[in-house]
Amino acid sequence: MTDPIYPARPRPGSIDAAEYDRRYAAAARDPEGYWREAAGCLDWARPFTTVKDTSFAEADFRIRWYGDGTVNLSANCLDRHLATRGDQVAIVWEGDEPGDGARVTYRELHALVCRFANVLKDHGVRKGDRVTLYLPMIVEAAVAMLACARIGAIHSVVFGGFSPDSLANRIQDCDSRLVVTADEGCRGGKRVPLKANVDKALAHCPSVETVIVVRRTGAEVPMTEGRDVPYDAAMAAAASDCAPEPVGAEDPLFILYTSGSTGKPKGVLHTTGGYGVWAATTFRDVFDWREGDVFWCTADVGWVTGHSYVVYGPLLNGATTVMFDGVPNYPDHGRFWETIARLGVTLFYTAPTAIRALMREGDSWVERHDRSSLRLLGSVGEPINPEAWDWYHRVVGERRCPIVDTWWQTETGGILIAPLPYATDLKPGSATRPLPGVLPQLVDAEGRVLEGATEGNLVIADSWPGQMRTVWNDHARFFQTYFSTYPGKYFTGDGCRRDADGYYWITGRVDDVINVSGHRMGTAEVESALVAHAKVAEAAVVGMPHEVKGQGIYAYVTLNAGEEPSDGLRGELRQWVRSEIGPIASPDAIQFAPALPKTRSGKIMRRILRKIAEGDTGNLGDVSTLADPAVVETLVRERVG
Ligand code: 6R9
Repeated sequence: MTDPIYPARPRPGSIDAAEYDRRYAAAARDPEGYWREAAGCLDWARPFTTVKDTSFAEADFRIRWYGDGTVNLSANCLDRHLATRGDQVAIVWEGDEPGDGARVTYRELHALVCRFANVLKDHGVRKGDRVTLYLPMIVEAAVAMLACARIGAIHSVVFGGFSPDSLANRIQDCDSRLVVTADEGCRGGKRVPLKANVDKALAHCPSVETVIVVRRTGAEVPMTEGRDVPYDAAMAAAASDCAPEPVGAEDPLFILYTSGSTGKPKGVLHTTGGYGVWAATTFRDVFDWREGDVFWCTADVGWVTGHSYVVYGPLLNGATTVMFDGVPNYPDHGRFWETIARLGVTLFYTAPTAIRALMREGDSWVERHDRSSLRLLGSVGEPINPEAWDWYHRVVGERRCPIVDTWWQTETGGILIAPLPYATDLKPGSATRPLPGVLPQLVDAEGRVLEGATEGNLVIADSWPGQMRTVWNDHARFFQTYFSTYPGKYFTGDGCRRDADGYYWITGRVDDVINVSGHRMGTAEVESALVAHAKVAEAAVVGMPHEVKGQGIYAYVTLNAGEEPSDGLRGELRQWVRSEIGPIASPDAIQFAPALPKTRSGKIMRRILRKIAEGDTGNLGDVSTLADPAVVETLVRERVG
């Protein structure tokens, strides 16, 4: 069976197929020269003389780009645009209620950022200090990020859907001294008690001296004397000008916590120069950004997509970016399309889970709104199934708009594999080909490089400027997680197929990470939340196919002796996980298991649990190594779903 192909339609002034080939070859032949020139997308305070200084080998492991240059990304996002586009809209804020919004020009954003940078300084924040942001999708979130960047402080954005415990863990791990939050968030007509969550978290976070509270809903929230400061009052008291701090290219820009296959979420650290180059160039090229475009990435700034393609990528280019504080199905299933029509969005970037959820509601929600402003559609976060791709292309994009299916990770800083919209022939479900400077390889379990049309584990053979530099406070874990499985290569954790045309098809994670609605979850995290419950003896969590979410969470739970399984307890455990981690981690199915299948050495056989959760019970493979094969029969018989 051959996959359908949608031939690229060249566009004047855009990168075409020949230009892509030329750039890809140039970057492979001479990475130094290629990335030296590419770095011209930023204004450097002190020019760099070295470009690439990297090695993935254990003996001399290092990742440094533009190491002796200095560059401030706040100045690059703001100050340098003032002369040419001071009155252009930088951020279109779209609230939870349609039309509840605001427009902030580059000049206004610059003023807000300078003021807030002074607020941070007034509260003792210095270069290198960590600042945790726990905010809704409001302009102040971008202001706070850029204010940190301006003074060389490191922001750590924590998604507003995380629980007080998750927030506390992230604050403790990086020792933040200041937290920025809001009274409440609004999502789909419901209130989110952000400040109350911060208060709970801070009971366990002695490092925090100051909490700045933005007024979003105006709700009365308790303020702790000497610690909590209203944002408005602090802004009014702060000076309005603030020179950008010179920041080394390899100085940290941000930490963002993400789930891995083991242990607690890790603090992915990105530095300034290479990340800036990556965010700026990938935004410009993959979305083919032009003057006059209105770019809308629906991601929350609590995820990396929000960092790179709501804030840094667009603003570094002087684009107009939409910040959306709502959800796709509120007040109705037409929200995205109604907003696109009202704001004149030209470039739209969202996740397959949202596309699938809206597709189910029928075409009329889309068709009743004018989408003629749209020129390009993007997808990110998980593999997009061809049915959803086709609907996105045909119904949303009226067959006019190329779709860029962009594969990347928190760790990669920005897009690595994606079509260039006017250069690459599209195949639904494939992220197509690597960007210039990206060297993907497929390897087998022993690390042998596989050539041609094949399937294997996806690794990247050499460094690119936007890659993460370390795990906060745990450099050994960084090396161990990403560079020890296949020595000399960055291991992505993804499985992948490559077809005869050299197109990449991501098949999903090959480790114990699951992808729920485009959000990464470590199965170990959900397990440790479950076993923290007083009635639970043991838990094993695996992914299961889910029509809308891509993957759902399937939990096998063994209760303590004397505890009785019941639907009531199921509900209680679900609620428990929500409060331990956050709603996104709530299990979709809970099966009470008298025992879990284990090898004689006590290892849980996850392969079997995955098959049962998938409903693929006809072919469980070899169960002879199990300590007690009868356990499996019980699990199959009592499968839920
Ligand atoms: C940007 C982001 C990363 C994981 C990644 C992969 C999956 C992301 C994808 C995709 C297939 C795409 N993923 N984009 N899979 N096609 N276009 O999502 O970062 O939250 O760190 O997740 O998401 O499995 O390894 P992050």
